Amino acid sequence: MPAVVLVGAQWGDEGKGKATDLLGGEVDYVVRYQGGNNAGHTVVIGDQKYALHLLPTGVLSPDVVPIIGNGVVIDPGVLLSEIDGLKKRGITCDRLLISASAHLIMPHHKALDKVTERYLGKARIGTTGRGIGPAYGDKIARMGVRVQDLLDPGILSKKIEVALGEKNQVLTKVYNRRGIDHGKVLEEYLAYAERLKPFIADTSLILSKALDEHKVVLLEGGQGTLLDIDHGTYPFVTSSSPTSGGACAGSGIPPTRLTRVIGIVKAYTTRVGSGPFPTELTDDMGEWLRRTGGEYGTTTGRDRRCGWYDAIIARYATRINGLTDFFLTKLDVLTGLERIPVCVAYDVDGTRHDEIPMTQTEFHHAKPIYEELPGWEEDITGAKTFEDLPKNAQDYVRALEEMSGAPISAIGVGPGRDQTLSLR
Ligand code: 2SA
Ligand code: GDP
Ligand code: MG
Repeated sequence: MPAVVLVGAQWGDEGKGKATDLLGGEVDYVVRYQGGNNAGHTVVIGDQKYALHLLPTGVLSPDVVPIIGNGVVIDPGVLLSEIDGLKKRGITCDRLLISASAHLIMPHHKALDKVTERYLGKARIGTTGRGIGPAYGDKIARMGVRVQDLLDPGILSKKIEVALGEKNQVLTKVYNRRGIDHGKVLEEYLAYAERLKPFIADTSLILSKALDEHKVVLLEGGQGTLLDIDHGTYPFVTSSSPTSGGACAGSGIPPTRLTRVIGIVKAYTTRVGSGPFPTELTDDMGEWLRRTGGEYGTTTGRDRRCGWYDAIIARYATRINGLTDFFLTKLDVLTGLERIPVCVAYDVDGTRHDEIPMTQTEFHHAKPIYEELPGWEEDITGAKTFEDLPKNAQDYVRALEEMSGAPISAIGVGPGRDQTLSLR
């Protein structure tokens, strides 16, 4: 299985960190290919909990080479404090490689993320405020500062000067904020450069050679399919491509080398930030799911919006990503419910839709059509095999599989490394 992609099949936080960690024993490289420190990937090993933001989950497996690919936007200060934080806990990041072509998040990106959200008011996206959108905006506008610019102080200085020339106009004249000082930013980033230099590499070349040598590469997505800039619920999306196509662009690994695309899907649905969410529960049931599932942002601590499983979305994720299989997570959270509704279609202004509607306006009007499945009472957190699950839990999993367009190959019954049932 040379190059495997792992993507979020919903709106993120499906448990991708745990899934990547589980595969750690079988892979040689784990690559982040998009996003930045907006991501929050949680891994629980024994009594230790790790929340990773920029570092690929592979840092937690001693034999894996973690790579930050060209498609990622890097806040160097955050990356270094993440490296230092892990070191204090006995985990070394010496093997880390960072693509020379990845873009840097600059202080003006963070400032602009915050002021544009405030400017949008009720129409705000609900971003993580980490500067992600403005950094990708500059990348596309060809005004970005890249990791390789850290290697040449002259170029770095010039690029910061050009960027601030424009951004300070916007910050001061449009948003009435203080401008950002070129000298201070240069000094700060030159200090980062000293520490980051040893990690900078031509990562697409390294990955190509690794695949030639039959090494196994795992491409770890951040966020999820419905947050994709092209295929998500635009404009309520992140500014990158978490879908499997983005894995190629963001790593330099060509599509012809991908052999498996795993979709991580939660046994219910969550979303953090604004935007349409047909199965959202705004009542006590939603609060129960949030509390029982611990649904709070791993990066910002925000409450996640919670709702029932949406099979339309799962099928859409199968189609857009070409999923070969699903990892179903957090099945244990649903224990104790008498009946579990699952969304099988939408009613959009009186018309039944079996697929996500073409326009965003229609999607905003989508009302879920539910099928109710019987729940179970038994604690499943200690289950070791599929057969250990109560019959109704087995039937729930089989029903989701039937509706979602791809086989389920693993089931999560708790946050721990050992709380996973393999169906292969
Ligand atoms: P941004 O900051 O520009 O990427 O925000 C744009 C939208 O993308 C959503 N987004 C996320 N959704 C779920 N999980 C994410 N990571 C953190 C987590 C989120 C947190 O693991 O819990 O801690 O709040 C993530 N990152 C971005 C975001 O909510 C906006 O809707
Ligand atoms: P990611 O962004 O997709 O990596 O997901 P997050 O780490 O943001 O959120 C998923 C949360 O669910 C984390 O707290 C995980 O420890 C937890 N988790 C993952 N799989 C399971 C599972 O099968 N059961 C339970 N109860 N928790 C899980
Ligand atoms: Mg997360």
